[in-house]
Amino acid sequence: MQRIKIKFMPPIGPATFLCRVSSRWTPIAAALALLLVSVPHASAQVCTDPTLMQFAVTGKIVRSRVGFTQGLEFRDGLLYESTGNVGGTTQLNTITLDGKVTTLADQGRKVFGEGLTILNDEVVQLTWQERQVFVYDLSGKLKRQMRNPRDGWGLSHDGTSLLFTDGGPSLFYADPKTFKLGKTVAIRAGKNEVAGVNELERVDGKLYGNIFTTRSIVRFDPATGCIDAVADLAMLWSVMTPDERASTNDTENVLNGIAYDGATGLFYLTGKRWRAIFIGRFRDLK
Ligand SMILES: [Ca+2]
Repeated sequence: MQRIKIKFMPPIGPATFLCRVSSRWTPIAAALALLLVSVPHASAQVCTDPTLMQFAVTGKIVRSRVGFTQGLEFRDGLLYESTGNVGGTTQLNTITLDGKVTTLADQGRKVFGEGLTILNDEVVQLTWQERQVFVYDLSGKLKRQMRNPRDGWGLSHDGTSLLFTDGGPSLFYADPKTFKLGKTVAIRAGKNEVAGVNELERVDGKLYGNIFTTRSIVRFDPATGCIDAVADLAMLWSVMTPDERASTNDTENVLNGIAYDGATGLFYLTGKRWRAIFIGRFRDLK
């Protein structure tokens, strides 16, 4: 049986927000409209309202085969990918910049692969509700396993701790050796908590994350949880070929994959079972 994550909200239609952004909406109102704000946060501390950022596509990678992308990270000229087991198996893959997909490890269908990150030359792969954490070397050889006390969604790191989400409005810190949990930070926009932040990527001290089932990517401070900028990635659909667009049409095939190459400043964005990985840059709208 296929397992499908509980969806918090229907996908956001691109036309709606583009229209609002281009007419009477202020950038802050437009940024907030892109978020799935849930309940007011109990803390007295309020984050500054987020502003808008835009993504510009500079190129793309067409994959030799698709994957149910749950985690994506750039390392040494390759994209490392974790896949979930919807319609396939939980894999650790590499993808070359010309699209060749190679499977380094396969955990089968008993676990549901989730976020992935690379810290101290170890590739860490979360699973969703099985709560197993796999640790590989860069060639995909399994070195050890850890136990996550929570569900696993997005995963990144800050050079010291693993940083992950579980579908709720929290960012969790975990020890990379033991997965012992450290502090928890509430992810917020203004005074509201924001749930569903999925695949993560750390860039210049901030975390980028896509919000599950939407076309929004947020940028937030992992120390405070404050979202400072939001991007509407609906523009990706306007540059897709018909085949690429068709690969996103299933309700499961949502935006879910952010990697970053610090040497070039380029981001790599994709989604579950997408044929293409889009390359480009974010810029802040003033
Ligand atoms: Ca990532």
